[in-house]
Amino acid sequence: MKAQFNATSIELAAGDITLETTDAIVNAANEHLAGGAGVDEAIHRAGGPAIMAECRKIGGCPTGQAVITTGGWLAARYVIHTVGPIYQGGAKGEAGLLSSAYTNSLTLTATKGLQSIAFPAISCGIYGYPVHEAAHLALAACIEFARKNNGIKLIRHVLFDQRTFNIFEQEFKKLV
Ligand code: AR6
Repeated sequence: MKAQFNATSIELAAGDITLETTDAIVNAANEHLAGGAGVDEAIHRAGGPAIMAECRKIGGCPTGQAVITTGGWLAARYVIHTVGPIYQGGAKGEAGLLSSAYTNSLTLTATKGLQSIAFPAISCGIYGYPVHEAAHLALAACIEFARKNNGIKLIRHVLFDQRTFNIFEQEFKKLV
């Protein structure tokens, strides 16, 4: 499924984000940029040690912010590491932090002059964010960014499992 917002196409895809050929892919990292499980582990494994070397130099990333490193061996030239919130019931500012993780990743993409970016479902795994709510926030943040900014041609949400893909599709249909 895809939809156009000004100069930006926003689309959903199923699969493994490490195979994406967008200019940048986004990592769902932790504040220490220390690596972990889930998509973080998959990206470091596929991209090789140059990514962790840059993460160590950067040192960390607060929740809701984003930093950029090389893509190493990946087809994508860059990895944008963002940190989504750990879901703690919804009253700890999680929604604002999740939206910021998307918006700050997109701002970094545009600032670098990159034209395409792929996101995983940030916070929807180990960090436990309810997927319907996270999908709504993710897509709404990307649509708002696309309506206000012209630099990015493609924003792709790459969903790893069928359930997450289906929920993103339901939420996308409500927003388009
Ligand atoms: N491609 C696309 N999506 C993937 C892939 C992949 N190869 N692998 C997993 N996913 P998670 P979080 C999906 O847990 O919830 C790490 O340890 C996965 O199915 O990777 O933000 C970090 O270091 C889920 O839908 O990230 C942090 O400590 C989504 O990616 C913590 O986990 C996000 O799941 C971050 O937790």
